[in-house]
Amino acid sequence: MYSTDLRTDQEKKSADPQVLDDAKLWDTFQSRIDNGDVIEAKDDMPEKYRQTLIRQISQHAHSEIVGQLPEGNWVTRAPTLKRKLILLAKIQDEAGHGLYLYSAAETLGRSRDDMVADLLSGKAKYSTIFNYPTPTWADIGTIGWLVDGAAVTNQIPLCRCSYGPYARAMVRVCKEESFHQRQGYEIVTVLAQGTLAQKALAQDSLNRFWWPSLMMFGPSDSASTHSSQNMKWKIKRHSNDELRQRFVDATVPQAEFLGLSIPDADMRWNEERGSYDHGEINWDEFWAVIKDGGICGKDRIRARRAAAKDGQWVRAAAHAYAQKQETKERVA
Ligand code: BYC
Repeated sequence: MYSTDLRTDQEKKSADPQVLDDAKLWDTFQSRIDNGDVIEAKDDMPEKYRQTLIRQISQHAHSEIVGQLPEGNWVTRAPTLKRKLILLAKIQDEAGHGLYLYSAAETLGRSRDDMVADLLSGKAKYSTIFNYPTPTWADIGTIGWLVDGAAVTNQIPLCRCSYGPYARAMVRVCKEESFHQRQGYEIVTVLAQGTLAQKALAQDSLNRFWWPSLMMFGPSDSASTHSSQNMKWKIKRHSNDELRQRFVDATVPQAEFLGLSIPDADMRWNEERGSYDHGEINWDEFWAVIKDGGICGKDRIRARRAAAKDGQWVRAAAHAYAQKQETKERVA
């Protein structure tokens, strides 16, 4: 409905993939990237760069939006009024992140309506982590601690992504994600220091979310199809495995502090590397969740389709109001 595509018709025409994918333009573009230039919406860019960004940013936006659902499950059952207020504020932050990201992707020429249509049809991907259920209150703590913790580890380098509108959106998103990580860790701390039953709830949640959190960083470097080109273009600054390792090294001592065990028999400190070694990730599970939606995929899409249908009148009203304002301005 509203477009943030900043290009004029002429500029859109000159963005013909064949024109921009001319070898000389690729070289010029790569030199700009190598020089550390920030690429803006109206700049010439190879069609592949544009499509890659639309893919990644829209998947990221969908993840923020679908990511509200597992936590939304606990809004009416949060244990205290204060917890409920914090949870509501966090979920609203996620909605805001989705909106910044859809806007950033729109600057590349794809409309938000089209991106959302891809999500609702099941064509677009979003992070596998949100297809796991949240049956206990401890899961709300674990999501903040691990899921937002993994998200912020992945997203801090994106603040230096070569595409300006994405990088700038990430600055605010990271500030909020880092608050989310702390509020989650605080919930888990209270449970871990509570009764035996509460500590067991925290441990059970860690057991269920540990491996899916590691999968958030994407396939191992050897199986990552986009990493090498995306690092060359400085969309990504670090590989999937590097960021996963960074997360493991930061999180294991946090679990130890709480007296909780990471569910990985092969996890051990490697003195030589100055890092933790961890066990093999179940990549069959990862690809199966991407392909079939795992435990909650169907529910997530059903919920988003219902939200789109229920919100249709709001969008229609906002559209009618915007048109009315535009006519008024034209007449004045
Ligand atoms: N889940 O070549 P690769 C949040 C796909 S939300 C599903 O390594 P790339 C929060 C990948 O898309 C934060 N799919 O790709 C919200 C590609 O598929 P296609 C979410 C995955 O792009 C609410 C294929 O596998 N964060 O924090 O170089 C509440 C090959 O992968 C996943 C972001 O979106 C996955 N986990 O690297 C609480 C961060 N991993 O399209 C919290 C932005 C990979 O070729 N995204 N795939 O068919 C990125 O940084 C990168 O896109 C990734 C993947 C590291 C995820």
